[in-house]
Amino acid sequence: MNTGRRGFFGRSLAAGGIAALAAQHPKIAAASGGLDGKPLEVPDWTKMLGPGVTAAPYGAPSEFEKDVVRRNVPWLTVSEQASINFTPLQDLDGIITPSGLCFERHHGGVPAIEPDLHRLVIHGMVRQPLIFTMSDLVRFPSVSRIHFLECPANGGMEWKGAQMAGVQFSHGMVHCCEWTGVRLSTLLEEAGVAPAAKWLLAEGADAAAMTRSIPLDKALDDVIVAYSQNGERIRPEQGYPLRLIVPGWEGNVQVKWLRRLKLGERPWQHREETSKYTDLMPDGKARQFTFVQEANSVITAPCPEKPLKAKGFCEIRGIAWSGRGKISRVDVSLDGGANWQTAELQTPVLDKCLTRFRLPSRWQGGPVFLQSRAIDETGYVQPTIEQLRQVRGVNSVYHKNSIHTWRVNQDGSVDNVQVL
Ligand SMILES: Nc1nc2c(c(=O)[nH]1)N[C@H]1C(S)=C(S)[C@@H](COP(=O)(O)O)O[C@H]1N2
Ligand SMILES: [Mo]
Repeated sequence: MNTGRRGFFGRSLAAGGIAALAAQHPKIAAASGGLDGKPLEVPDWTKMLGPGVTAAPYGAPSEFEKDVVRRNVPWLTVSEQASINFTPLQDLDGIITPSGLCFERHHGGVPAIEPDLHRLVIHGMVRQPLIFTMSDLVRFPSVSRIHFLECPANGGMEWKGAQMAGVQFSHGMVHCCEWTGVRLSTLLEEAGVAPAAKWLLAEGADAAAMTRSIPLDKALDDVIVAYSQNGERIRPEQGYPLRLIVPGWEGNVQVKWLRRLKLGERPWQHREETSKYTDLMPDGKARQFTFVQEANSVITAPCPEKPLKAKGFCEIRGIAWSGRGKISRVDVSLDGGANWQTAELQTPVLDKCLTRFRLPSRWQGGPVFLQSRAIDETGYVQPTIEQLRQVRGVNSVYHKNSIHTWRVNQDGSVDNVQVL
């Protein structure tokens, strides 16, 4: 590949490509007249009226997009109530994840919560304990923010080597939505936090009663008690009717089906922050409270699910994100990290949000080792797998954000590999 480009596809797609396709497919033959001066033929769907406006009061994707779905991995699915599925990153454009395609992680299944019966309690070290209904919460001043949300186990199956067969499974524990709700600081002000309080406990109303301790500094900074996702009320699987959004921090603290917030002096040492969601280091000690999702990126086109089908122009596309702030640069390598080119970032580039990058390129047919490397506004550079292993060893599960490699083969197929 190189980036020199003179006309995107040459003549191949303009004339020869379509003629070849048309020869194989009668519907394309009908739709692709016109190049010889005759008018385009009229396809079936233009000859009759379609269904009317009330046919689908709530819209759904085209029937031809039925393969764009969340998927799970059988060996990670012991029970569907305590499991995970993955966002189909290979099929998405831009930075917003459609609500129905957001990966899901549940520890006790999805509760069916009646919003009128749901309550949020704030108690512990406060001047005035408070209990809110959903309609109370919606009356408060609101904010809308676009943030990624990533499970720290994203990529965690590949500490010891490449193993997942596609980008959906290697990186699909991330989604990015517009969240609307009340700033947690607004609610805490209402309750009056005691000066000695330093931590906050968040608890969910699901069967797992997921519970995590969060430092008060973060709670007062940019945390949102959210009731809407991408413009409508949060989907049941994402926490309906109320969830905590803790921008840039590991998914586990972003408690869904939120029902209780307690103020205290120190962390509560719950199961999710002792036996789980800790990082086992090479010396046998475990790091605790590693909240931030460090800068990460991946190329989504091409990828194993989207092989290259033709030589010539190819736009390399991907996503980058950082829990510390904005992405400031993404570099792309075509030779396994020896040489780097700077990709274009699509604006707006937002704080703790997916950022789309693109690099125009040309594929000449030979094998290519594709990598992307994200750099955030704090200067943090996404590490190589070797650099990460030097610090972390290979006994961790969480927080594996190393540079990822796709090998584009001679025939355009793409494999997940690790380059050392
Ligand atoms: N109440 C509750 N909150 C929860 C969970 C849960 O099982 N119960 N799972 C957590 C984990 S581990 C992650 S990664 C995120 C996943 O959010 P999502 O389902 O919107 O993708 O929710 C977190 N919040
Ligand atoms: Mo998670």
